[in-house]
Amino acid sequence: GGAGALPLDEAESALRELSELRARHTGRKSALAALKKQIGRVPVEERAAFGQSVQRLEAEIETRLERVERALKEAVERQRIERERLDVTLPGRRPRRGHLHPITLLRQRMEDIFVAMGYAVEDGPEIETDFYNFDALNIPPSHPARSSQDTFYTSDGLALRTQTSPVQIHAMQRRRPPLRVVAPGKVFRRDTPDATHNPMFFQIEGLLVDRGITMAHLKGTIAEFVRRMFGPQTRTRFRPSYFPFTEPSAEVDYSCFICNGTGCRVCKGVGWIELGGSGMVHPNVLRAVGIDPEEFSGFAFGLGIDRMCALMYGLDDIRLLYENDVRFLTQFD
Ligand code: FA5
Repeated sequence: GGAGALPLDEAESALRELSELRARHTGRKSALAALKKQIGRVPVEERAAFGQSVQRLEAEIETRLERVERALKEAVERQRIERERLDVTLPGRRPRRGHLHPITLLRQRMEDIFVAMGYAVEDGPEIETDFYNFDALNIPPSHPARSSQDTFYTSDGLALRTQTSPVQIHAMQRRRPPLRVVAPGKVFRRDTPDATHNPMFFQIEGLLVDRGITMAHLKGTIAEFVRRMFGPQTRTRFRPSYFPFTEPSAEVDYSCFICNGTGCRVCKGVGWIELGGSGMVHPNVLRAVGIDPEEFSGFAFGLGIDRMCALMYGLDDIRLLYENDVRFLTQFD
């Protein structure tokens, strides 16, 4: 009876012991076998009674052995069934699913806004010749950005692109105006890492070329993008700036305001937040790809994604985005 609680390995070794026990008590050299041999030598008048008692003894031994054997086998079987039990009604274990990186999530949101405004999404190489990264963008040979202090160069003299602006050139070579494209992607600069700088970061480039395009189209487009991105109350500010590939050029900021029914207040600690650079495509850039600046004009912009990502998710350091610490990353599931 108690055999049911025996651990499986003990029940199995008890079964082996039992077969030794059976051999010892019923085998050829057992006391029982010796008694059976004596039956023939017992006087005739006692032989029947003697024989019967030897048979009873044998039956008794067999019964007891079988009873123990049955109990042990049942115990083994019960435990085997227990071990193989499968509860098909248990809820499945959910496999750990991956998810998109916060930069990717933000990039997709930005793409969606521009696609809704009629832009195509373009892709360009991360390794560029000087022609695409500098010359065609009207960046003079002496420009400091070309120096190996600012730009990573491969051993065969190619540049890791320092901005997404070279995709403007690729896009204008692939398509004729009128054209509207955005090009998000990785860029590389020999910047010293800190809370707002990383040697690799993301930008999204925008380019529109058509007849009669003015600065007003640029301002309207950026303002609409910012409203769709951050909410209808968000304002935009353009500050005069300089880029070799745009003229005029402007730095774009957007307001961080929290508004309610009665008014707006500036976000704690920040008022205007830098979004990126922009301007009217320089005639030399249009000429570099064979577009007549007398017929066509365009605007372009290049926005940094990392700092925006940090702001949207409340990160105090953009380097967190590239450390691949799963404790950080799984928060964006
Ligand atoms: C440019 O890169 C220009 N190509 C933008 C442009 C495009 C102007 C088209 C005109 C027409 P800038 O160097 O300012 O501009 O960089 C743009 C944005 O990239 C910055 O506003 C900032 O958000 C981001 N950025 C720059 N350096 C880093 C860095 N090391 N780490 C993270 N973000 C950076």
